[in-house]
Amino acid sequence: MRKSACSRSLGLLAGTFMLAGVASAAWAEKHAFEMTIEDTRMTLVDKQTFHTFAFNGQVPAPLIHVKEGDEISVHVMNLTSLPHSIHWHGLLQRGTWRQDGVPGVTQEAIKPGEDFTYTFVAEPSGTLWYHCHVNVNEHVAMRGMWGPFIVDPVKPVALERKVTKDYILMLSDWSSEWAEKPGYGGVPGDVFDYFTINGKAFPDSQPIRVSKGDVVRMRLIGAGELTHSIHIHGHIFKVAFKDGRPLPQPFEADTIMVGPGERYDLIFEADNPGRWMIHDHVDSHTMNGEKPMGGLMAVIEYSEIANDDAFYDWKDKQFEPDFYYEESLKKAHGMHEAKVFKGQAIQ
Ligand SMILES: [Cu+2]
Repeated sequence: MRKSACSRSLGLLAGTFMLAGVASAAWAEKHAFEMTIEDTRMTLVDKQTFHTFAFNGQVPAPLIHVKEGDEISVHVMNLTSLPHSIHWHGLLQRGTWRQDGVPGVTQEAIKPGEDFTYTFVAEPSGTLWYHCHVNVNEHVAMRGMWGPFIVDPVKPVALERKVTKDYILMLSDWSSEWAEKPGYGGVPGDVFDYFTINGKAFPDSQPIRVSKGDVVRMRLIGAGELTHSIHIHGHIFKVAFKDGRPLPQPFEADTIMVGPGERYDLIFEADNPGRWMIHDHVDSHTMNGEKPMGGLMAVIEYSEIANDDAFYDWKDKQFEPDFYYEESLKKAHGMHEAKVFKGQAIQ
């Protein structure tokens, strides 16, 4: 439950208190989340399967969406046959460094059949994410162990207050050579031959549906091994946030390089009705294996334009809402799963 404006102002009067050495706002909410890590299979473009270690059985992992200063606990149960951990990428862990999720440095990895509870305060604000920190070369690069962690700021900047449509795009790369060899892969020299937005390759990605006048925010997260050069047709966007931090002077662009681990929040006005590509301009990342016109591509569709052109690849598209977490982001703060990301359980 969100607190009322009244209790919020009481909190302001009370100021802040210290919890386990961490400054925490008196009005902060407490969230307790349950998470499993499961052997799961995903299938790309109806043909290429990948064995994943999926948080709650989904790739990408569930959205965690909270407010700056909230107190978070996540109870993680490892149901796979390999060790894992969770690193909360971008969270400061002030006074809670043992919650940083790095095996051999801040904790022992969570062994198969064992569990671990992470406890920390959500700070700073911004587009953050979480991922396994055991054998990241395999578990992050090709087993889908990542999800978005969005922390709403106590004081939003003017530009983000105008946003009407909020989307998350997690970018990643897959090497089919290791697809069904869990415990192996992610080594120098690997050939990446599948490329995804939120775990799906075109044409299995989804349209981004806007209307003229919307102010669109796209939160790009580099979750994979490679760098992606994201280009949007028909629009000039403002690069407004880097790694969750508001830029003092947002700059205009139509293409932005997103490296592994990086986040960029783009904000633009939907002022040009049409059908517009958003895609990786590293051209080989728009392939599915050896087949061109796939991979890291999607279409921005305006509601003002009909989608019935005979040539349109997505004229008969089965629309899956929440593919960019756009519905989950509207819900109350908490952890939100999405059916569209669920894989197939491996017994
Ligand atoms: Cu792992």
